[in-house]
Formats: sequence, structure tokens, C-alpha cells
Amino acid sequence: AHNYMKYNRWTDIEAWVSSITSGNPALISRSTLGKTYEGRSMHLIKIGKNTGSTKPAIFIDCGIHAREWISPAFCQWFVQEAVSTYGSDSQMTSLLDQMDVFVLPVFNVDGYEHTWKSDRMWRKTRSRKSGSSCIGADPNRNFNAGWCTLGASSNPCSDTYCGSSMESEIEVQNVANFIRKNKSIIKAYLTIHSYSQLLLFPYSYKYDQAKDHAELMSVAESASEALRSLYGTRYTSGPGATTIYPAAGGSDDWAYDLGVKYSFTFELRDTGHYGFLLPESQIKPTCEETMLAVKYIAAHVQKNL
Ligand code: 0X9
Ligand code: ZN
Ligand code: ZN
Repeated sequence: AHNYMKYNRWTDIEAWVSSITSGNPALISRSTLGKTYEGRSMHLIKIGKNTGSTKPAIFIDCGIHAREWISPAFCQWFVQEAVSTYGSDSQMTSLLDQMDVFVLPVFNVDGYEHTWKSDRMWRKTRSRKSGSSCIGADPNRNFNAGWCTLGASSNPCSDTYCGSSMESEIEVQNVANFIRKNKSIIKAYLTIHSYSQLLLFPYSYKYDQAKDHAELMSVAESASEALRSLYGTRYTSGPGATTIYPAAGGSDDWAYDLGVKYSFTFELRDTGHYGFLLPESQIKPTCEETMLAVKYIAAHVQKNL
């Protein structure tokens, strides 16, 4: 059964998508971005008050990397927090009145299921091709942003394999197609990973400073400060290339170059003690503190619509 304080299996997440949607018809609607390589549906949740006209939107995805279990847990938490604080929390109310938030609870569903069934440390998709016996590509190396030039591998057996071509992974195509189609309304792109406690922004595929560097840095610093105010968790902010490592083909750089100015990658708890195996007891504090950073960014986006 689904539980916000536990890591949930895909079937429980799917059932949760149905129940939270049908339980909040005034605030939530759902769609499907397409199917994964293994044929699972990529459910997308839209949260926002229906105004009868098209609203500007924020896109959030979780679970690009299969083993980063705290990430899908955060997307589920975000949706629940949004519906349960709409009408009482003035910021959430104003956000959902003015904007829609698209939440993709699990991007790499096939990989996520694989981490439950066979290999807890699996990172990539589960696609097969190329005449190699190795499986999958790194979805965060598969976007069209300096594809496979830096910090990515062309070896299909590597954990950072960039894929046989850009957008070779169907999950990447599905997300990229949705964002391309909705680029006029998508004002922010947030992608949730773990771990390292970082708040990153473009670029990662090159060392050039993004044209919005100063604003993104200031938003990231303030969002990290908001996050830290709850339990003292320290985040480092900066451009990916110099803050974590140079790596091309990431979704954040791709969205930014498409024109989505507020493009951020979160690396949630911790700094390596548990790493990807973050205990379930940390789901609640991690999600609560991350909400503050996400809400800070959302407020900044709203202010600059
Ligand atoms: O390497 C990644 O894809 C991310 N780190 S993780 O440990 N979760 O794998 C960082 C992504 C930063 N952004 C880009 N490289 N574009
Ligand atoms: Zn990741
Ligand atoms: Zn809460």
C-alpha cells in the first residue's frame, strides 16, 4: 500500500496517482507522457486551480536515475503537500491559483522497478539495442545539450552511457516532446536527484557562464537558505560544471537552452553517509526542507511572470 513515509513500489505509485487525482478533482488532473521502453505508462500530474484558461507552469520531475529513491518520494510528497495546504497556506494558494505545476513522479520507471527487483544500485534506463549485451543509457546524458561531449561515455556498459544518439531513450523523448510542446507556458524546470545536497543550474555541458547566472545564483542561494532554516541542512549552489562535475546531455541544460530560464537540479540528502540508501526515517525531514526551497523558487518565478 502507498505510504508517504516509505519508498513505494511502482504499482503503489500508480494506484496513488489514480487515487490522489480522483480525490482532488478541483485541483489535480492527470495525463500520460507516453510509455517507457518496457511499456509502463509515464503518468504526469497537473496541479493547479482550473481558471478556464492556459496558465504559466512549473515542470518538476523525479526519478531520472533509478537508484535515487528519495527523489520520487519527494514528488509524491510535493503533490500531497500542495493539495493539503491549498486554501490554508497563502503561498501555495497563490501559486496554484496563478500557475500549474506539472509533476512527473517517476521519469525512469523501468529502471526504478529494476532497483526493487534485481539491482538496488541501477541508474540507467533498461533499453536494449546496439549489439551490446549491456543494458540502458543514462537519461541525464541523453538530452540534446552538448550531447556526449563531456562527462559522458560512449561505452554502452558505462553507467554514464549517453545512448546511441541524442534522445535515443523513449523516456527522454517523451519528456522532451512534452516540454517542447509546452515551452511557451513552462517557466521553470526542476529536476530532483540525490545525493550531495546541491542546488545546481546551467551549465554542466560547458564552462561558459549562463546569461542568467547572477539571477540563478541568487535564487539558488536564497532557496538553499530557506531549506537550511528548517533543520540546518547545508546545500551548496552553483553551475553544474564547476559545482559537481562537467557532464553533457543533461535535462537542466537542455531545458535552459530551450528557453526555460529557471532550470535547477536538486541533489537531495545526504552527503554520502547513506548515499542512495537514505533511510526511510529521513523521507519526511528531507521532503519538508526541500519544499521550502521549491516554494522559494516558485515564488520567485511567480514574481517574474
Ligand atoms: O550526474 C548527474 O546526472 C547528476 N548527478 S547524479 O549523482 N544524481 O547522477 C547531476 C546533474 C547535473 N546537471 C547536468 N550534468 N546537466
Ligand atoms: Zn541523479
Ligand atoms: Zn508538510
